[in-house]
Amino acid sequence: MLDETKITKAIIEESTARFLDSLHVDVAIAGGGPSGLIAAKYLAEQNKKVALFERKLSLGGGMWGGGMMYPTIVVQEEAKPILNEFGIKSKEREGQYTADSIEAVAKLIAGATDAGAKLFNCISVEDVMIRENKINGFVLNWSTVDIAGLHVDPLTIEAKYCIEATGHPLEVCKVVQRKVGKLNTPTGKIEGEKSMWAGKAERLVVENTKEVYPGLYVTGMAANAVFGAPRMGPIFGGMLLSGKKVAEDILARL
Ligand code: 48F
Repeated sequence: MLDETKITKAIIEESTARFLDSLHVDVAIAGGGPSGLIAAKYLAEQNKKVALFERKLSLGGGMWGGGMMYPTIVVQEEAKPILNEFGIKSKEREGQYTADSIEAVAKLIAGATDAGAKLFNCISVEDVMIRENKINGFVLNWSTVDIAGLHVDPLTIEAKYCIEATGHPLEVCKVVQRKVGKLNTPTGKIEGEKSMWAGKAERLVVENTKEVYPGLYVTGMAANAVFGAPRMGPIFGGMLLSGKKVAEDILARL
């Protein structure tokens, strides 16, 4: 016999247990776009405890819409092995590969959860915690609190390392710049995203994937935005390679 209150209890207790289990993690990730999801998978499959927080209802960030809502993404040769690892089907086309953007997002999410990462939606990272000049956690709130303009205090989780994967808006780095004033960039400040240049941007996004403040790594479009590199549009190989690189760099320190 179905009982509504049992359904309610199951939902609240299971979700709360999952959140409580993520209060102390190896790696916390802000943003569930392609770079954040890839990082989550490669860290979690090495048995690291990973929690990823995504502001929106659905994870996947800018990948769903392909290019201008044509639901296809393009990936270059170097990143093709990552498509294969996630089981994303692709087609060779003039030296590059295309994939269905909806299939790609679905499989990135499945890959991260199957590896054991905990993915949370509808939660925004609004601040960081800093102890002895190292970032050691995120300050979180329901995204709806911000949308509704409610004055509600946040909650916190601790992490050995944090990843900024919020894409173009660079939300975590902006908080750090505002509160600490100095990032590990040439000017010590956010350099700002430059105009579209796919070839250059795809190379630089991997180079720019690094620690931008002690304890905080940057990946994906956020890496180019903080280090003053161009945007790249709907080519996603750099996102995939950047997500893998940030996981490898952090794994080497854990
Ligand atoms: O924008 P997004 O897809 O970032 P990405 O992984 O990939 C970039 C590409 O999609 C594309 C591109 C490359 O071809 O330039 O734009 O670097 O995903 C970022 C995610 O972070 C969420 C946001 O909703 C999106 O899903 N996000 C943004 N701010 C916050 C956040 C926040 N403060 N807390 C939690 N999630």
